[in-house]
Amino acid sequence: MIPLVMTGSDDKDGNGDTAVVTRTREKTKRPPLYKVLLLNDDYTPMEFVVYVLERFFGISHQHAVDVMLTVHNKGVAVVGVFSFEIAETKVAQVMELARRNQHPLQCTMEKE
Ligand code: TYC
Repeated sequence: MIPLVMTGSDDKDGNGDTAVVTRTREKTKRPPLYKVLLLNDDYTPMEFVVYVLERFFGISHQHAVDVMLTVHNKGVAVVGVFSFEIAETKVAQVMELARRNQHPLQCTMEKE
């Protein structure tokens, strides 16, 4: 709200002052984004990781192979950037499928 004007009995500090506060631009903060990270392990089959990337992240087969190999070689990779709710859903979907298939695959998210 601009400007904010406080007068008389609205003046909660009780000293009878009038305060005027202005802001040049209204704040239009973009919602924060979250990186979804896939972590390497020694046991999850490579084909399973490729399948997960294709299914939940809409990544083409060749790109999925590349991303999987990046995780395999470097330990971790960002597989997408999303709003909080979408990122949370992706992590939950990956973790649930891995759990159901008894793979130790780990997927996490962090604020960008
Ligand atoms: N390192 C696994 C293997 O050699 C493959 C793998 C890749 C596992 C990526 C997890 O996020 C991962 N079978």
